[in-house]
Amino acid sequence: MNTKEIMSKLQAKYPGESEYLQAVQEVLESVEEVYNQHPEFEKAKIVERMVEPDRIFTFRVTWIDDAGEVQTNTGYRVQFNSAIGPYKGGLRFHRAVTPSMLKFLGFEQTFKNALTTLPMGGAKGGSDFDPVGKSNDEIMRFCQAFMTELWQCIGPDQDIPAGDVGVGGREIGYLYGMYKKLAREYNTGVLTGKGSTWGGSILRPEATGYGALYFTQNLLHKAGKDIAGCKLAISGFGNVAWGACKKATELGAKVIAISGPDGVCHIPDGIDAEMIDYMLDMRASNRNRVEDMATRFPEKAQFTAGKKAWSVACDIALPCAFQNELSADDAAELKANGCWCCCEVSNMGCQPDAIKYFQHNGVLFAPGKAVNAGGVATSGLEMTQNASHISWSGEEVDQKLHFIMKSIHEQCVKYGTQPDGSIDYVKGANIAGFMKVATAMLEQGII
Ligand code: 2IT
Repeated sequence: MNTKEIMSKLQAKYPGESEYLQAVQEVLESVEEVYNQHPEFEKAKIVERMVEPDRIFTFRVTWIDDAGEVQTNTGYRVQFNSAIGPYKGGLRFHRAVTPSMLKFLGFEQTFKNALTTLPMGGAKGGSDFDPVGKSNDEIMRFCQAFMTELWQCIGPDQDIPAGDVGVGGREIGYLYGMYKKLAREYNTGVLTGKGSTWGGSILRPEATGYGALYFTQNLLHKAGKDIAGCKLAISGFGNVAWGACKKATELGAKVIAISGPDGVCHIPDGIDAEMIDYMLDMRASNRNRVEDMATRFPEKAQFTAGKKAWSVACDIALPCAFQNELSADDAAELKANGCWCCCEVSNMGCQPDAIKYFQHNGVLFAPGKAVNAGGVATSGLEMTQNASHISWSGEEVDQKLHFIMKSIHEQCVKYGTQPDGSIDYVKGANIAGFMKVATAMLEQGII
């Protein structure tokens, strides 16, 4: 296998699909050496097959807004790879959603899910529907309309969607309500992230953020450091950032910045419980403005328009918002202000040059597909609960999540330890995920 050759073919075939090409390139660069030690992979053309999704569904979603106007959006489900289990991955509602974005996310999801230790294939879906400024009723009508098409593509042993950007517990509720009506079955196993009274995992809302902090603890421990007393800068104020703030604060770290599309809130004394709770209101309001935090708590938070979380001096940066949200310039600014660790929580949150900058300048770095895998892992636990009609307590789920994040970290160390003893977490995560999926594909023949 030759990464350059495969990439130039993909670039010619999918011009303009920059995020998808970026995700593929990172994985291929990481696995090339190992791949070439396995002639059986080359013979079965594993890489050429792995970079193509199994199938993509595209459908029209028509709904009526509060003003009585008819609105039309496009819905998608990208079923990427089912070598190690049924398709699994979130739904993203965001105005910038395109098939290319969902292809990159589905590709990443395949490797991430392989790292979780659980049997789940990779998928992603969503719509170019923009939740910003929408009322609760509009969200409900859109979710219902979206499910009238999606329900034909999914099933508990087939494809199990969950939330992602713009899709949280509320949206999963509306989606499930319509699914149940159409399928005429109470099949809780068809979606994860459900409410805890109707089959949801009690810890799923927190799990991505909690898992990210458990991974960070493992990474710091390996580096001989401790998170207690560290200053953290976090981007975003959605579900993931909320869980990360909760756990970081509980572990004795100080979250001194959160950010949004409008700017950054600097919180010199660290975010507190009241402010963390308020993040939920900010998300539910669909205003998409972090300034609301400073308006609500003027004595604790100062808002600066147009700035990112990366402009605030910190020890550890946790991107928790969107892909490519941290550039090489941001990485340099973080380093200049004393940051020594970046654990990417958002999928592909750092631009390739930012990752290189961190790696070449002694900043500990771990990629999203390892750091944020606790979310989908807890979805996998929810699937197990649903299939066996049991419910675990929060403590039980948390214990399993600890174990899974430790195991993901161990896999990164196993495959990412370099001759000089340092750990390349990007390589480690990619090779570990790849080996599992590739082996399964090989054993299942040419399909
Ligand atoms: O990016 C992700 O891993 C998710 N959005 C969660 C997917 C899931 O199926 O829980």
